Amino acid sequence: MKLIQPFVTEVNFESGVFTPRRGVYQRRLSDMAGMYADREEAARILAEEGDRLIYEVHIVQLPAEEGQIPHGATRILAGNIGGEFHMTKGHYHARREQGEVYFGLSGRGMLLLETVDGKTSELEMVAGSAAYVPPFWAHRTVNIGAEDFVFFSVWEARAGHDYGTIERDGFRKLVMLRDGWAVVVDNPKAAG
Ligand code: PAN
Ligand code: ZN
Repeated sequence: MKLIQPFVTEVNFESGVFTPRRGVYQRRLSDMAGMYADREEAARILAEEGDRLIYEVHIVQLPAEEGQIPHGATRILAGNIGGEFHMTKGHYHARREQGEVYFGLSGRGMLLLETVDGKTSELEMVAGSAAYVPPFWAHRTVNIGAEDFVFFSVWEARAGHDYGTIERDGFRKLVMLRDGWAVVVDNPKAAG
């Protein structure tokens, strides 16, 4: 295993931006249009308003070796698609026995979790919330506020990301804007 020199990254709590700049990727509506329950509305927005930015991830990439601890900051922009709040794609870890820690930096969010055998959990997160994603739980974050929701995450380098299961089956719960409130409802299209 190669010895890495220790280093520090400054994290902007409002934007999630890393200084010095590390890796960054963006997810736009076109990357996940089929994940929103109201696909027609997602298609309409794409056609009439353009490909809106949903979230951005700043990330310290490290070799996928035992003991390395990658970390990142995710900023989810405020907004909704047909009433369903902006969210991340969500995933299981490819190595499902690997957990993760999320720490809220700014804004208001909800962390949705579920297991293959149908257990679900919803945790609200604000600045200062440290949420634990235990092994075996798929996880997705949702911005339920009017400002950006920004959180920091720390995971094990070999965890890996399995996006395919959620892309195929969806999450069992949706977080919807109803009468000004965030409401968690069953996803009628979720598998099992
Ligand atoms: C997070 C997520 C990040 C983006 O760092 O990767 O919030 O969400 P998606 O990966 O679902 O697009 C994490 O859970 N890493 O394991
Ligand atoms: Zn993860």
